[in-house]
Amino acid sequence: MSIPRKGRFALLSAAAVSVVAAASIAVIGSAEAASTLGASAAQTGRYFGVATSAFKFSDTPYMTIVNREFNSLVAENDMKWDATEPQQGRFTFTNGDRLVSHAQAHGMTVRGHTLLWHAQQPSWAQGLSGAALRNAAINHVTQVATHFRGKIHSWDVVNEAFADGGSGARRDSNLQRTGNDWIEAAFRAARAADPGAKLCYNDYNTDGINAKSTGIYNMVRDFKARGVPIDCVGLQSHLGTTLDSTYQQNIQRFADLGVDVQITELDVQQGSNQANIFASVTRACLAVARCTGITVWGVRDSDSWRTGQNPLLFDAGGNKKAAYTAVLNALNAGGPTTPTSPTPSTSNPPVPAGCSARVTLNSWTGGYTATVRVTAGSSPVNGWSVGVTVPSGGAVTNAWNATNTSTSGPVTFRNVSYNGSVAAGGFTEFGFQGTGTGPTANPTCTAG
Ligand code: 9MR
Repeated sequence: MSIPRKGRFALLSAAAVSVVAAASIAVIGSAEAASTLGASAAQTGRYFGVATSAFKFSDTPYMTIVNREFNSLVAENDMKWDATEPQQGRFTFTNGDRLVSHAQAHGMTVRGHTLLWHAQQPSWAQGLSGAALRNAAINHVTQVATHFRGKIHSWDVVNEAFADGGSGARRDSNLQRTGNDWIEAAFRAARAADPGAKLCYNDYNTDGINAKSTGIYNMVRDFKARGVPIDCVGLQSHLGTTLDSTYQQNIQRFADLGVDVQITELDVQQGSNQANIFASVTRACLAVARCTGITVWGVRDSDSWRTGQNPLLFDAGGNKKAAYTAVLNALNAGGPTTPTSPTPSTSNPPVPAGCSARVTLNSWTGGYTATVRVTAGSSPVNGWSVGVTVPSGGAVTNAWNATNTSTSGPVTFRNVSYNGSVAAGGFTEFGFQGTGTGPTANPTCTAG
């Protein structure tokens, strides 16, 4: 794929960032500087992730950096179609599972990459067309999203489906030739298979307001208008030696459509601007409340797919580069918190015992998914129940990481065997899917 070289580098002004920050309710300042990327991003409710591969898990210097710096992982290749369904109907999840287990053991979230893409298809799929390909593709989405159900923070449901250049149109591919509705069919199948995952459309050369990003913008706007389930847009951000001056504006316009934005595959060609561009991208994400996380596409320069361009945050010896320090400083400078992050408190009010619950909704026409965070108070919680009022006309259709006996009106969700114990001040999350409009009143939480 090509790396964009057009566009004018523009350092985002601190003034622009502070105007956005001032308009937000919850702002984190720079008072508590964190010393790793993940911890620093977490201060504003964001993640900072990295692309990795199971075959590198035995590389100790590499894993030392992964485990120290990042709080989100994505499979650089291990969850792609060719890797997970090498023969039609025969699925192999070994490497993907290893990645998920590692992430879970280290308290990291996982991005899923990617359910459908014109590239890296297994040869059997490359040979299909029409209804046979459509059915195989949707089955792939369903099987893979079902296998990883409940373990993926965000899925790149469809990757790189738009053409480069000025058309703003879809890219020609075997998938596109099955009909223009293949993308929405994939998103619907993914939602049904894993209602708790955020569903993203992901692409490159979308690093500013241009014909390609506008084509995607129009698709997302159409999906939102028609109730196609989409929650996020991934801006890959494989960057050259300049940064488009509309980079932040582009993030903002997607956020204004009601989707999250994630920087999904960040790397920047080495050159005198490298550290500045990394920092500007970080600041742009932090300036938009719905820009919820950043992932870099590899650990050390020597791990990168861009051989010879040294586009990452660590050199081949695992040393932090100037770009690393620039990103960390930008993260520590703070910005508005993401909508789903806990509101930071400026003082230290006494924390009550018991538990509290907060609900976050992903709504579409006729339905929604709800993510509920159960937070323990000043004492550990052993068992919890959360009361939710489902608006009349709607009903809960399924739940994960909790059980419920009724489905409409007042509904009580109880912990399952593995998530009843929550440490003092800690939290756990469960979710449910429903028809109609989601609950608007605050949920109640009862410990014990
Ligand atoms: O980094 C990935 C590389 O190891 C693979 O050989 C390549 C195969 O196409 O895919 C690379 O990752 C791509 C990602 O999946 C989608 N966006 C572009 C990335 C870089 O090519």
